[in-house]
Amino acid sequence: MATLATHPTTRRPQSTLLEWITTVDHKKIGIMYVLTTLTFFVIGVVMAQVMRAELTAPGGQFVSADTYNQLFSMHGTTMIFLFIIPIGAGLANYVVPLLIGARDMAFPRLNALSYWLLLFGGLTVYSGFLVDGGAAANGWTAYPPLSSKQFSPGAGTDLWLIGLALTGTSSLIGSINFIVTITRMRAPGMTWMKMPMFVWTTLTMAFMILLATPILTGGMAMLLADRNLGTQFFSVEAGGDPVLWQHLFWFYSHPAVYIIILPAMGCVSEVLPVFSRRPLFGYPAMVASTIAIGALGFTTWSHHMFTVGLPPTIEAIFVFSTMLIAVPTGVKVFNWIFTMIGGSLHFTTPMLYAIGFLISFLIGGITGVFQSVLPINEMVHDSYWIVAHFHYTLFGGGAFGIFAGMYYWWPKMFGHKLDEKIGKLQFWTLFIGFHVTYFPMHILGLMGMPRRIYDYPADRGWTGLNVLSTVGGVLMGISVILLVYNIFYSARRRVPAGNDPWEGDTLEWTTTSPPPEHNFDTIPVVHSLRPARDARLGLVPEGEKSA
Ligand code: HAS
Ligand code: CU
Repeated sequence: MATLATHPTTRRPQSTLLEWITTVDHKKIGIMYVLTTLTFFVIGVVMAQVMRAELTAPGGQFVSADTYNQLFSMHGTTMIFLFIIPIGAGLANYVVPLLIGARDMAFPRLNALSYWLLLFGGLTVYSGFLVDGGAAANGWTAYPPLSSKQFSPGAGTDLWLIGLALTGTSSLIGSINFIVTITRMRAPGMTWMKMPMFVWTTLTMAFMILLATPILTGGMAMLLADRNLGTQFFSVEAGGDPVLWQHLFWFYSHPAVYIIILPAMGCVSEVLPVFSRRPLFGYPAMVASTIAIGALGFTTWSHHMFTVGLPPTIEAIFVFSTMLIAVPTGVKVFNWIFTMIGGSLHFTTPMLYAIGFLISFLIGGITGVFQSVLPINEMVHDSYWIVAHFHYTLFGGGAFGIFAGMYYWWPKMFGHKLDEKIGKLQFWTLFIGFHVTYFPMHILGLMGMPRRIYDYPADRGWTGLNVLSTVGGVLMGISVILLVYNIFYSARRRVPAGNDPWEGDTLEWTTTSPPPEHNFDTIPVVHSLRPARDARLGLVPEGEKSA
């Protein structure tokens, strides 16, 4: 059976820079992923603050229209491709081998390669700021003809395409690693239906990445060829079709939203039971709904293209499939709520983030269903309503869920917790700032404010809500400063957290914090969904042999 490590971590000497650069240990790689993607997140937040400052009042105040276009393009690219997608993989990199009782990922060197491809892919995208014409300014979607050589002559768009092809390759090889690790390296006794939910969401995410990423990478290669080799895939004049790009882009980018949200859902499914002191409600249905979201995620991509002129029958199919996906998601939402009902709730920072996720994601999900209704979509498409929807799902859902996981697993990763007092202050400033920033955008969208605009006329009545949104943005900026401060403050104080500071359920809490290089002194044997709790309470079923 799983046994609880009784000794604290044997403090190893600090690793040298060379050891970090050459490491193949999944824990170090996971930490590099988390710290790198958090750095990109902070850069993306700074860009957002400049955009919010510019939009506070009509008229141009701080940056030029061209700079604004680079900012919103690089902000969206950073937050999606360089923060929220890779941080989920990074967290999984650290915890999945521990959750399944393995000593490492299946391919440690490939694991290191996926991290370095992410870092250098991101730097390639950002090198666009150094070339003539500046960074890519075609939005995070790079629709032709805007992204053609004719309208985006600078190398910034080429560097954006090459950089994202590298980060795509990073996540592709990472997904192969997760699939092999999870299917081949689980501890004895860890059957499929004894696998932690975060492992299920990681496995589903990995299969989605495997199937979707090559499509986008192929599309990017085609666009790069159009821009530099004279091919005409997407140019109407030569018989190409820009709508082809949209199909290729969304065939990846809609599943990508579930590649983003599934790890966050996995974090919440680990955190809520522990801080409700109850098992996850309806585990089999949670597994089934995870797989259903993964599969259905490939059937909805054209809901991003309802105004492009698809045949009505096709549109009806995508309306139906888009609404359908609300059902497995709803199963999750109701099961999370039932997990908490009747539990003994502990409002730690991870728990606050998990509940914050639930509230924000629910709003984002329901607005998603609203805009899947064709007439509504025709009205709100490319308006600030959509900006609200995707910040509620990506940030309120994705990021809040990941923050819940980060605060939860931080003591395991670093041996000390993030300070809880600062953590709670940081949560409330972020949660309040978030809703003050993005809820008004629903109304601005319904009032007709288009997205991706640098400026707006004073006579539209949009100014008041933009001021309110900026006030929220300032609050969120303060919250991000508190997060960064908490990371350094807690690292300096280094109050030992102990091996199982939250009284967790899963295997990572049976080893030391941080774990030794080999993770477990002996490979644990698993008898239930809550092996750490079994070990803590001595609950191994009668007659079962121990490891
Ligand atoms: Fe979305 C656009 C529809 C989930 C992210 N989404 C975006 C964009 C992003 C994004 C980034 O149909 C903009 C991309 C761009 O720059 O152009 N989205 C949905 C739907 C869901 C959904 C139906 N989106 C996400 C997640 C994201 C994300 C998750 C990131 C992590 N989204 C759209 C549509 C567009 C879109 C259109 C295109 C808009 C346009 O024109 O550009 C679903 O997965 C949401 C399911 C979740 C719920 C809540 C829980 C369910 C419960 C069950 C009961 C409720 C039911 C529904 C049955 C529904 C509690 C009730 C329905 C009522 C109307 C009350
Ligand atoms: Cu979508």
